[in-house]
Amino acid sequence: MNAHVYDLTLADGRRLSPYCWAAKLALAHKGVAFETTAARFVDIPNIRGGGFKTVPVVELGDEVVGDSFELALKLERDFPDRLTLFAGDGGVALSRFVGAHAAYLLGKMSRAMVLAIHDGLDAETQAYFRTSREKMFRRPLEEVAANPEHSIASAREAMTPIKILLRQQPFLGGDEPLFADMLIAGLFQWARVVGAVDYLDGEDKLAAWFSRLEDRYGETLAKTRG
Ligand SMILES: N[C@@H](CCC(=O)N[C@@H](CS)C(=O)NCC(=O)O)C(=O)O
Repeated sequence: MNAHVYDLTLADGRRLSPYCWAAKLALAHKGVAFETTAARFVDIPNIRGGGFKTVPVVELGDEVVGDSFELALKLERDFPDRLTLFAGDGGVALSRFVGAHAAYLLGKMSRAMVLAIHDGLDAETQAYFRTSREKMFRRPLEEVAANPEHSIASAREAMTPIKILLRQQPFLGGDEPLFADMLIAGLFQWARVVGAVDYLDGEDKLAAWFSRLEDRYGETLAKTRG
């Protein structure tokens, strides 16, 4: 069975969404081949005739999943004999915590990236992005991005629990990567694709962890344009 991923794109085809990256890594982990269709922010409401507010949207045979975590749960149910994404029910619960931490980090990491993302979009999508993000941040994008050194330092500080954990084990999942690793890896891949900030620079433990993920999912991570 091949999967199909509606994958968030910049105007030049670069695929940016951290949640789409987490979904693609989960598919790769389970050995499910997939193709992608580029979707701009403004295309999301029209995916498959409507009904979705966010991507990834993933078609798996006759079924459609509109959430990266739900996708990972479904893959775990459908392919129990392949490499695990959760290592049991406790792993699912703990991955939800990691997902919450990823959402928190996304907010922190995005401040220094938000103008680069805006500038990478086509004009129609820029207008949507500016309005929706200014509503989210409650201030103009230029103000959000005004103090990048401070924002980057604050994002790096917020990564401390992950850095401490990676002193003790090769992956967030332990000896092997789990979906928790993919939730966080999606953020670093997003930053890499956008290119405005190198959050791995000077972070030895994080950089070594990301490179271990590249050893396993290099083909997936290299397809930055789908
Ligand atoms: N819980 C969702 C969140 C996905 C999500 O927030 N995706 C963002 C892109 S990173 C999105 O589609 N945003 C649409 C928008 O802002 O209009 C998941 O994990 O799949």
